[in-house]
Amino acid sequence: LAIPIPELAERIERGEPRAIAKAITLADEGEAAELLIRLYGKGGRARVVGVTGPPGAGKSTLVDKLTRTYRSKGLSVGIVAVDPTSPFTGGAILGDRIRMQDLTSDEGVFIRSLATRGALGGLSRATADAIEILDASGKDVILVETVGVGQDEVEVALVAETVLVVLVPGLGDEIQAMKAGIIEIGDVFVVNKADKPGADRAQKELHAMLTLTLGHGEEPPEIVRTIAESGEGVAELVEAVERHRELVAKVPAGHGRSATERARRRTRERLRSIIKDQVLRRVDERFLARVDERTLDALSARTVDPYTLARELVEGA
Ligand SMILES: Nc1nc2c(ncn2[C@@H]2O[C@H](COP(=O)(O)OP(=O)(O)OP(=O)(O)O)[C@@H](O)[C@H]2O)c(=O)[nH]1
Ligand SMILES: [Mg+2]
Repeated sequence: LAIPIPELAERIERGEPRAIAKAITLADEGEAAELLIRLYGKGGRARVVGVTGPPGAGKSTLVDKLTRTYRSKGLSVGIVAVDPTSPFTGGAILGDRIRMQDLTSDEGVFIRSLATRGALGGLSRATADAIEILDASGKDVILVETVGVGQDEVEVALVAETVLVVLVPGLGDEIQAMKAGIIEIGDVFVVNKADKPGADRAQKELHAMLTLTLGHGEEPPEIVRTIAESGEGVAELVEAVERHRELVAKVPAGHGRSATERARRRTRERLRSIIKDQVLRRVDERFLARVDERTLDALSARTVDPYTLARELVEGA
């Protein structure tokens, strides 16, 4: 990296795409701490909207259309697509790129994919870092696409102020299966591919499920039907996101769903991901480096057990 951190920070604040790209690469590699320390005071302005849901639900198509809608309102948009390395998505990354290509020539849009690359616990941290950088660059809206499969991806969605959960008709059983994960974190639900049969039924089932878990006097989250491919329903979805923001702002402080509580939860998750990352990075240097060959042989010969040894290493650190 040739650019000194203070200069890089300045360029990001001026919204220079190349500086933003470089910074996100650093963040992806876990090397952006100094930069982020500098930028932290500048952030906190952007609206962050998470878009999650099962593979192929139409998240990227929806992100594309949401971006166009926000642009038509004069808002700049940053997009972070978390590309899962899971077998679910196959060639979708390339598809996403092609579809979003004409957005990349728009100066008010910055698109970036992050690879999960198996960085233990590093994914939430890297995603939150990328959001931080886009926020400091002055983007008004930041859209974060993640596949809602697995704990990591669900954690990633927690960085958003508003989480959209995208489902499609005919997913009844899958919704059940995912209940423990993404349903709880949804603020606004989308039944996409409403051009397909079963959209009505999907919406009804979803509504029933969302109503089940409500606390006393609580309204269920909104469900919006869209056809992402044609853009139908996307303007309504943007309005629903806006209503969700207003709703959260009105919840009295002290309530679990108040803006303050939600912000605390996001901040706690953010801190958790940074701590996790720092701890994991130290596993090798701090703990494993102290295990010599003789000890490894003793473990192999089973004269020492790894649980006791691990405990001693961690507690003695
Ligand atoms: N019929 C129909 N097809 C759609 C709609 N929205 C998206 N699709 C199609 O569904 C497929 C998947 O769309 P994507 O936007 O790539 O879905 P995704 O959720 O981003 O997929 P992953 O990132 O791989 O999880 C594509 O072939 C889209 O053209 C819709 O509203 N109706
Ligand atoms: Mg996608």
